[in-house]
Amino acid sequence: MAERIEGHGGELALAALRAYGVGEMFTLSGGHVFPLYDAAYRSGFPIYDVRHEQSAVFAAEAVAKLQRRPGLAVLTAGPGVTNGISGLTSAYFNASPVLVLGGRAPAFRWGSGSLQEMDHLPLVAPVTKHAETVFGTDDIPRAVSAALTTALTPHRGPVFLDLPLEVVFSVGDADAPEAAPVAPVEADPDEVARAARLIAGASRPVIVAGSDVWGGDAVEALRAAAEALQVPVFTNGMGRGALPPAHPLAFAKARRVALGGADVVVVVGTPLDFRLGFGDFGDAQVVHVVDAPGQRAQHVQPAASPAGDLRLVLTAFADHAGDRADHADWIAHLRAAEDAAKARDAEAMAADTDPIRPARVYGELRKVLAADAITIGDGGDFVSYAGKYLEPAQPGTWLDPGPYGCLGTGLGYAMGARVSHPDRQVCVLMGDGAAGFSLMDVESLVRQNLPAVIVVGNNGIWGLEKHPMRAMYGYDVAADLQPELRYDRVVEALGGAGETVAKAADLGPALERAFAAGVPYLVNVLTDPTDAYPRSSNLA
Ligand SMILES: Cc1ncc(C[n+]2csc(CCOP(=O)(O)OP(=O)(O)O)c2C)c(N)n1
Ligand SMILES: [Mg+2]
Repeated sequence: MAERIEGHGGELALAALRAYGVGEMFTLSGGHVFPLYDAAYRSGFPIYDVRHEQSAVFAAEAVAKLQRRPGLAVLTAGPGVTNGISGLTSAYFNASPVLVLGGRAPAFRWGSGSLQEMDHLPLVAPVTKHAETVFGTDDIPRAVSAALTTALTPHRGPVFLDLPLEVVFSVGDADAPEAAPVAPVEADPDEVARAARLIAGASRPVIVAGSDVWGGDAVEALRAAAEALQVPVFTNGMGRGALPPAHPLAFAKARRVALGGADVVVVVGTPLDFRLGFGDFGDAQVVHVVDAPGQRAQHVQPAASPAGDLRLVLTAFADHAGDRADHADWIAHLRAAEDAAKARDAEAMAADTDPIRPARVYGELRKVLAADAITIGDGGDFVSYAGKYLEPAQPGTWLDPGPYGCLGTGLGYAMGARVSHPDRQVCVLMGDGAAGFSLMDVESLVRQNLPAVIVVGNNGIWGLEKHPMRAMYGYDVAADLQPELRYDRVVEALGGAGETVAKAADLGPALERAFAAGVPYLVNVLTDPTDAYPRSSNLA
């Protein structure tokens, strides 16, 4: 017979959370969720608190992305939950297994006008895989376990539960929760074989691997498939670094040449969205490998689209026994384009201009970042440059906001990253505009002894909006910020440290100081406001 547990709603929830390997909660205080704090406090379960609920959800998402296990945010009823909705939506777009546990006004007097009384479910349902109100204390472990299993089942994503006041404060009992294993879904073997034949028989194949390759623990299988079939690999999102940058099949810069010249484009574990030209690769045939049938593109008709466990599909590709075309000339062609682009990048990253251009910031940063550093991008053009110039050496180290493109992830992601990896470098690359969304959470980092380095590309504008608006209308509005603002002093006032850098020669030493500081440290780099990231359109 299963072991029984007894306790208040917070204790019953925590028992299920622990069973699933959840190791901490991120929260902002609210009376509706006190029993969850009580359970955590009395059993030594870490609580990290923030200054805006969106940071709590972003921190939980960073944990989910980096550790590939559920991240937890506990938000109070009403405004606590609504402040977390951009975070939930980002997690939904990123397939991040996040659980938000919300407080909820008492059920027994629902409709009488309790404080913060609000039905959250219609708001969160469209951006979660599952949203439910738990009406019985005894039912909490079942509901938490089921929600976490749903979050972890491909295609992964966030889930939401709220607990009415009297439900979470009451005492109940239940069977001791155990984590239900997620069984891998096998893709249709015929579809897999067809895809493998297409790739092996192609003259100029290319693989683009995205976040689900990391999330589905399929990095080794990707490498095996690429090596066995000799296919060049590009990556995006959490897939970046899946092949080490020095690997002969790892490419980053020759993307346009590759996607323009390919006859078969294999997209694995990422949607055929705006980042990939909506899946339109000219005459090339498309193979779209997804981790669940619901992820198949509706707007394109791929030549093959195996849906199932990515590790199994990629391993089957690696084991393909049929004929294989020789891709050596194609690979050499791309390598030449890659090397030429790298030489151009190296020049830009060394440029000694006044004012500093963003490329130089990344040139200096590359010299001080360790191979396992966690880099976080939160901003517009400054972060586009980070994507261009930083080459993650390992998978699972690069955190961008993903296709939802929400500004404000910076400090929340930094908190989740520091908690996940206490001994690594954590570096946030932030636009000065983006800084406004979360910089107050430096206070949370300082107070809870969670150091991080924040490099602000301070161009005094919402660059990614100002430049396109000028191009479109000949003028711009609502796109200026105060020039040369001292964001480093904001961090100092909050208990951290920092400095402003205006000359390229001062960047290196400032970054050295930042990583040695052991407290949240902001390097405020005054960058050239006339520098615009070259893009065809930001409305694509
Ligand atoms: C929450 C949110 N609000 C607005 C936007 C639209 N937006 C995208 S990039 C950008 C400009 C960012 O400016 P900054 O962080 O200073 O970076 P820069 O482009 O100047 O390098 C804006 C406003 C968004 N993506 N997310
Ligand atoms: Mg800016």
